[in-house]
Amino acid sequence: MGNADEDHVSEPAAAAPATNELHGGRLIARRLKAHGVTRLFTLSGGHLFSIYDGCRAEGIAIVDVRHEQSAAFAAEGWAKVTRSIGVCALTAGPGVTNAMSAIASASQNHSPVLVLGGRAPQVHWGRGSLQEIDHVPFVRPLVKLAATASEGPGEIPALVDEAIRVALTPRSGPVFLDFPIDHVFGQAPESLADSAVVQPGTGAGADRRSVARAAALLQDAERPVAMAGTGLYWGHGEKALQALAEQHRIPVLLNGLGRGCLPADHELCFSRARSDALGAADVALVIGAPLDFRLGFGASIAADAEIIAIDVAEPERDHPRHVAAELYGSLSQALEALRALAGSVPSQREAWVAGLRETEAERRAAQGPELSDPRAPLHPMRVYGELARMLARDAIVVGDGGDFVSFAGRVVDSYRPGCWLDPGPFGCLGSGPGYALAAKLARPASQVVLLLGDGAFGFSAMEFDTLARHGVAVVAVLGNNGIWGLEKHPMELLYGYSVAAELRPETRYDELVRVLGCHGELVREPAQLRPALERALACGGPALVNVLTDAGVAYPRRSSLV
Ligand SMILES: Cc1ncc(C[n+]2csc(CCOP(=O)(O)OP(=O)(O)O)c2C)c(N)n1
Ligand SMILES: [Mg+2]
Repeated sequence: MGNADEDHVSEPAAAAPATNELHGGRLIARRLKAHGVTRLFTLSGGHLFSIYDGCRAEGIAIVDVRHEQSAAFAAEGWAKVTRSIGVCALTAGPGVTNAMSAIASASQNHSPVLVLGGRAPQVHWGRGSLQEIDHVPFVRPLVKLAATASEGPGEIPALVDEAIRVALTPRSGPVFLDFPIDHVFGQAPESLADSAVVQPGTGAGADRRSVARAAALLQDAERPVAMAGTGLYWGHGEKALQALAEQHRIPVLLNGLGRGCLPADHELCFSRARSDALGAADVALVIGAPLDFRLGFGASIAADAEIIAIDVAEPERDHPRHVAAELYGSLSQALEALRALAGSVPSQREAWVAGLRETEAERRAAQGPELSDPRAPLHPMRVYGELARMLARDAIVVGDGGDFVSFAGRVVDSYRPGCWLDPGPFGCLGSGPGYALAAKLARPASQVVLLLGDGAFGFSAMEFDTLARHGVAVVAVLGNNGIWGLEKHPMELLYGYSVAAELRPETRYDELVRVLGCHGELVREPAQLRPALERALACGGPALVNVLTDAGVAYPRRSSLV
């Protein structure tokens, strides 16, 4: 596999000029480097040239994509896989507006992303320069900090430091800075800035009284459950959760970026028995997981269960139901304190765990026939039946699509933190190729498999050119049912017909990616699938396996998406 470093940063970093005056782009790059940034995701624009020049001089690889949305999704993918800051640079005006959906995604996922924007010149501000628009007012609602370097290049280092600090401080999230072209091309002495890097997972713990209250509830629980999500991952709480669960015999359920924080085959990790576990629990530890639609706004958890909310920071919105104890701050401290305080384990817990294990095993066995379904076009579950056997434990699976990805969410197991990347609650189609690009660059030795619906594919299809140009060996598996399945089936259920839900059947997306320089395969029959996946995984470059899937298979949804 090629390496973006080799492609784009072939020359050693130039020494700073003797005067110690640096141009604005170089000042930005020096601060990025001080914070450990190694890659900048971008799409070219003249407003950004000095930032590129600075990155080139500082040894930061420039990875250029085909749509700004993908640059921002890649920055978010980088953040998700590395748990550090992801950075993109977007040109003034349409470059920034094109990335709004990705910034919103990062916001709802609490992904620490620094978005750098170009900006029309300050000297002509308001006079109608090319691509002139004030980004800050419309970006601000989506980010933790939005600011313009309007005073001149001298303020740049401190601004970049502040933005990165804010992005990484729990609750983490995206931040935005834009740089007037006349300032970022101008020179200033490099001011001494504070290069302290925020250590994730650190910080104050919950107060003692709350911990004691939670420990008392947990101690008496006969049927406790831990429901952990994205916040667990950002808060680096996985080890403490595992220790707590093991010592106190607590079944663990994971969603969002929490998936993989306990390996799927751990004896206390449950997925298929999730509704049973939540529905019968008497105490639920809800860790870094908002009580949003994914938990039925709290109704997925038994009505009489006591809820203990644990998170890296105060919730962003009111809990939709009563919460008996709230622990906000360092996750590992809170979970460790609970482990130490919660006393002896009631004898009923073994029966609780064993019962759920039985349910889990039954449900897994019941999936067997679908996983080996012989039909052609294929049942989506058959695709995962084959794929799951070929994935290493540290494989990163990226999902971008409707029903095809919902099926994967049901059966593809994760074993390590940061190995399951879905769009998150904002649910934006088109996030996958950007995420996958960054994931493979961050973890070149791991398999990165991108699951795509045929509809989803269209949003960012040109990023297969990006993968080919940069030699990034992402393997995509496309579920080609010729429809917007997640919309067509529900609309037919509601109205007896559907509109705006058809795509062209059997479109040769495999040929499309071949034209762009990738390996492409078509799969019509189940027997073709495994060899095609093997060739794709072994080809050493980007690949897409276009699997024709049965449009008649609808994902069995129990709940509405609204
Ligand atoms: C940007 C964006 N546009 C529209 C939607 C609404 N939407 C959600 S799933 C879906 C259908 C996806 O179809 P496809 O990717 O082909 O997957 P399938 O359901 O057919 O497996 C649509 C249109 C969305 N979530 N995001
Ligand atoms: Mg489809």
